[in-house]
Amino acid sequence: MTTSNLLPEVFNVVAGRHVAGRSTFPKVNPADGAVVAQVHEADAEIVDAAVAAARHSLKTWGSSPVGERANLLRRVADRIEARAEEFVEAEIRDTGKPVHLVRELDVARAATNFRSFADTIASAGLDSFMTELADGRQALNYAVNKPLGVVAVIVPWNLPLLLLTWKVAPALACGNTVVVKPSEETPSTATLLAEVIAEAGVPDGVYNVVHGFGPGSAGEHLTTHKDIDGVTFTGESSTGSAIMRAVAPAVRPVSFELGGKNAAVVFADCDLEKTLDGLSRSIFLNTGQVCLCTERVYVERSIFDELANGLVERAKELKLGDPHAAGTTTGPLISDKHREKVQSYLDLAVEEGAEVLVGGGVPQMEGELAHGAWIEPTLWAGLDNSCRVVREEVFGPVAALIPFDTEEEAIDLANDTEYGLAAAVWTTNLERGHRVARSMRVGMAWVNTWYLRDLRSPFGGVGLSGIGREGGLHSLHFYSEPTNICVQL
Ligand code: NAD
Ligand code: 6OD
Repeated sequence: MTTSNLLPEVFNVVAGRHVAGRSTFPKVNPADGAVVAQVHEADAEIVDAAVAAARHSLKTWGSSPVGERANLLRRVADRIEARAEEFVEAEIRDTGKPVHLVRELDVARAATNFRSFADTIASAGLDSFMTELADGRQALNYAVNKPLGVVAVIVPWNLPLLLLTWKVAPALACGNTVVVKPSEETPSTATLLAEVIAEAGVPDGVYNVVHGFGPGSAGEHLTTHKDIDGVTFTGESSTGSAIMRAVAPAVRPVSFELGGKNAAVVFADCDLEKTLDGLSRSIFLNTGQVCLCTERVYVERSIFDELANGLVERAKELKLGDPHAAGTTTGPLISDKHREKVQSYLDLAVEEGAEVLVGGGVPQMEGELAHGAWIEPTLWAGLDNSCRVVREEVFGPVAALIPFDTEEEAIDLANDTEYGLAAAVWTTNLERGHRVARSMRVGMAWVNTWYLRDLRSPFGGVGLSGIGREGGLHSLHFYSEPTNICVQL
């Protein structure tokens, strides 16, 4: 690990001010192992101050006119775009992702998240009913939406700014104030976002940031805090379970976007080239570190070899390397610790009888990159649904290819999991595409595509993959508390 004397410091943000912690922890760039920042950890006192600031600002922000809030959110989007390259560089420093991915996905979506929820809140109506009882009485029922209150936003490291803004934008749109806890692995863009939120004119205290870890640190201080009104969380299923226990005594609502072990079902009548492009993207995007990534590929037996060979070719075309180089397609894993976990699954796959079609190890990287957390894109054959590597989320650039003979068998295999986040169906028979997609026990099923988003549609999972849905009006439902008013006429 190399260090620099002029490390940037990443601060907590409370009521618009940078707050230093009593301790700091180093942030390592996973592309080359260099320490790139010192992060100020929030103790219970700083978390207390952040929650108090959010509570203080709730009264004015929560009662501000919706049109005013929507305009401020649009200005936040403008400011993100104006400072896009700063966000891009901060995200690359924290994650080692290729520059084109950060520009086109993470940072572009951050601006879109704010614009989209500005539009959603500006056009949202109220539930209302004209009530006519049998005895002749009439009443008007209408529900006014109030903010949920002070919302704790806890997010992971894989799409840091995208996932943070996916929750912060609707929360602010609904008049909530937030205390966010980004991942300890990716602290930088959350603090940078505080600057642009202030530049846009959002009052101090509406958006607060605390840095640190989970248990015994900022994450636990926040979820056990008596004065939060709800928790929105994205991360591992086991962490979701711990957070649910932490908020249970206070009976607070939660919205959970958790892990996945997502299946693709590939029929012999698929458009092979398009399927290979789409599948390859769904397995390897962001080095497999997207909750929606495909880790199980069920392939109709008659095209198994052809599809496997095509996918191996696609995997070999991926270019691991310098995040700033134009041709780089694939970055490192987020950390050495995560690489150890992924590596343990590569070893387990072999123990469980996998035929390694491509990859399976740690690549030889040149120069400084040799110190990074790199792993080879890996495909396996010869496994089945009884294997642990086919049942547990790896969260790396890996997939198991498994043959099937009938549509019914493919559906059963795909649904044979405790997770239920996403699925993809590849076929030119659209009737079958609709039918199989409907049969998937998941929150989101794609047909002949993957991770194509409309932010108004419901996003979330079933089973171990989450609780609730966010997106469009679904987000407004979570981040609001309606009060129904009944007026007899
Ligand atoms: P993680 O659960 O380890 O951490 C997520 C966040 O929770 C981090 O900020 C972490 O510090 C915090 N945290 C950890 N323990 C905590 C505790 N006890 N109390 C409060 N906070 C705590 O997840 P990760 O490793 O950062 O992210 C990868 C996981 O996230 C994968 O499982 C992936 O599938 C999932 N994910 C899901 C979605 C989705 O939309 N469903 C999206 C992205 C990632
Ligand atoms: O695109 C989104 O809105 C979203 N929440 C993506 C989640 C990806 C998981 O890693």
